[in-house]
Amino acid sequence: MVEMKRILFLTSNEGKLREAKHALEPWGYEIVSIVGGTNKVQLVEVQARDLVTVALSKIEQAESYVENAHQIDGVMVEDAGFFIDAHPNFPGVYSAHILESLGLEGILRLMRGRRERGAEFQSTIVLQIESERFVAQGSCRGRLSEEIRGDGGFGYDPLFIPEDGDGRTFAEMSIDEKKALSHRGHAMARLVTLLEDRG
Ligand code: ITT
Repeated sequence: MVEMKRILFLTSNEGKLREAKHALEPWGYEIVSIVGGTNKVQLVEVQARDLVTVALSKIEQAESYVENAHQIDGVMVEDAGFFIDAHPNFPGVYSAHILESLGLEGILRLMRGRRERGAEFQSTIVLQIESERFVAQGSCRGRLSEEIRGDGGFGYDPLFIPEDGDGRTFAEMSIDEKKALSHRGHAMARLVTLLEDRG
């Protein structure tokens, strides 16, 4: 039996962790994390306009966590963002902060009466194995729903209807359905291709 490679995913977001495990474990990558207690992951998000810069800065901060982790083959970070067409670059790199301060209801209020409801999720994943770095990106176009729908997923999912779907929000889909359409699903698939090409 081929041994699973152990990847430490540095994230404080359990939804992202769940989806990373779901996407990568079938390919032979065991995803481990640091959760809770004094070991909680505290990555500083640099002020930058793009996800790649933020993700690369997160991987630079990974060293101290890797030193304390056991039998790790690689370390991974991801920066994701939600982008609303009607408000260029917003919330973008500030997605976590805006969701925390406005909540889903606040986002809906901001969009009340707006006909232009296009939106996009983006994801940038950086995986470091020894001195090799893999950067994989994915995006997903869609629109903001008129109301909060579904109790699956996490974050902005109850507001987002992907354009290649059937009208349900991400929060109304199974983890498999979301993976097939989502920014993270696409970025993870790209990452798997990069790893397979590496051999
Ligand atoms: P890290 O510890 O990994 O940085 P985070 O929650 O800060 O976790 P991001 O900066 O990558 O993660 O995400 C920005 C925000 O976008 C945050 O509020 C997430 O909950 C939300 N988000 C990311 N991916 C999402 C997805 O697939 N569906 C819904 N919301 C998502």
